[in-house]
Amino acid sequence: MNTQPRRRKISLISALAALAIALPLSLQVAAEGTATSTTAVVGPTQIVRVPTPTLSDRNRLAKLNLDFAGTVGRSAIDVVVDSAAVKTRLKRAGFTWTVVVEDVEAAEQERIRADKAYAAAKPGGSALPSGRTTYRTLADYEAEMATLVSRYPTQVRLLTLNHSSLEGRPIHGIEVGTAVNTDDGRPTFLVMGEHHAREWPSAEVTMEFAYDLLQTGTARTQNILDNARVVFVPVVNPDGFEVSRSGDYELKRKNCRLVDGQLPAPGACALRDNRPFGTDPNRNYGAKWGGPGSSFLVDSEIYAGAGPFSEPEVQNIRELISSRQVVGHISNHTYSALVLRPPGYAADGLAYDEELLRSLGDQMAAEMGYASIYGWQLYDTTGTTEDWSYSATGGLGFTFELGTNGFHPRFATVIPLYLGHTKKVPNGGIREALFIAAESAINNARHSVIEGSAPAGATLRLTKTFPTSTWSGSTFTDTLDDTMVVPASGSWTWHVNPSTRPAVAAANGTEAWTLTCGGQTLPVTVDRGELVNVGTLTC
Ligand code: 0X9
Ligand code: ZN
Repeated sequence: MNTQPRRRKISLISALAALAIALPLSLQVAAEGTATSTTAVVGPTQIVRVPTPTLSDRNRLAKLNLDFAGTVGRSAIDVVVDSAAVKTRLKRAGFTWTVVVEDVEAAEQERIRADKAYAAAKPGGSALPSGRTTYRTLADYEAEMATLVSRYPTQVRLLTLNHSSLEGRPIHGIEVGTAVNTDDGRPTFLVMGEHHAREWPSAEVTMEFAYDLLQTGTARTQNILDNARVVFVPVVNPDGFEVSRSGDYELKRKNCRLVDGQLPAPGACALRDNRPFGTDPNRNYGAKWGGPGSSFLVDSEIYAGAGPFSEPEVQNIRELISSRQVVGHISNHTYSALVLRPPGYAADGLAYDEELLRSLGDQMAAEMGYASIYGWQLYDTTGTTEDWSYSATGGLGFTFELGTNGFHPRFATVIPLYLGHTKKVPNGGIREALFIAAESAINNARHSVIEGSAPAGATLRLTKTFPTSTWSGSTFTDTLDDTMVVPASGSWTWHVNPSTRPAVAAANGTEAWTLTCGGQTLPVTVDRGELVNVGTLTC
């Protein structure tokens, strides 16, 4: 096994700022002054729209180490311009642009004013399931998850993910389902927000769907609660979110890894000179880690990190997915009005499950009025959430790029996005798309089922170990390891991902799960849509 990262390049500014972090405070002024002068900000930070009529334009633009904001119909990409150097880079590469946000800071102040006015005009709450009228803070997410656990003790369980953030915050999620504390064999549907700090609606809609499932009380919500475990991790990257949401630096995207392998000093992540640093959580997953669409420049907004899964926030999601049967997931982002399906890298061709991924993606996108495309049709990426999870588990994962109008537009605009059924969102909105994804997760034709009988109360274990490759061809070991407890009846049913990974199936190979109960071990090969009965286990 070789997990050595490729040697990364460090730009001048990176080296200077890393030095600034290491220096005593008295010496930092000079170092910071030097660093600042290399990126002299000319006028306010802007968002510019760069025409990119072809995919090759988009991938050429992606190589310029810019901060991409989003796209409009893919014929143009919005870019954050926070220094004169960005415009110089665009010009030299032959790109043109139009300014869409003249002054990002002024626009943010305007958003804050509009949000205050909206909240004041809605004393009775909004039409959202939670009734919220403002963007949540990190403390709000924490408090609301705790409240849901105490309000619905049999249906909601608090999850503390394995790793705290770099700044030491515990990272929480909730697991929602009927008799949620029973360790039975229901499939998991996972909804995530806030891989990227500035993309606040991604966490809002994640949380709203939890309220929807718990409060709506229809046959449809009951069916999902009874047949799935729905796991919500609204804020995957709480350190970054705190920096962005608190107003210290609302454009913060990445996590707070200021120097590879080191924890940030208290308060350091919010410092102006540290703004360029951090690892992009959506480039730190292991499959093809470090390839096209990511960067080894530590001050790049798509910095892949020191190695595959080097970041605790990403390890959390890896371990969550590796210790359950996550047969479907949605990773929410903003903005571009897209439903993205694997693969994220064009040369990978079609996913083995392309037909299924396409029909599900199309169905969800239609509800939101979005385009349903391959990840790479936006631009090539490697090291993203669903590319790793699909390759390792075969679970059907998608990225939603929500909205069209900025990372965190006026709060009032989030409401129709979620609820749908407006002039702008004529269909069911994000809410309906998430219902469709949850229903897909409990559709036996779309995952695999293993069943049998065994002594009541026995623990069954399903494991699989295999190598996964980074872009450079080095490999690391992925282990999937999940358990369930045999119910009182002695008959058990386990809803699982297919035993054969997509890439192996595409090469006409097969793989087996290893099923263990007590001293008994047997291989189980099970395809998508297939049910295998393993008979009686004595354990
Ligand atoms: O670049 C990203 O990480 C995502 N866009 S964002 O503006 N929210 O940063 C797109 C990720 C695409 N995912 C895959 N291609 N798998
Ligand atoms: Zn994002």
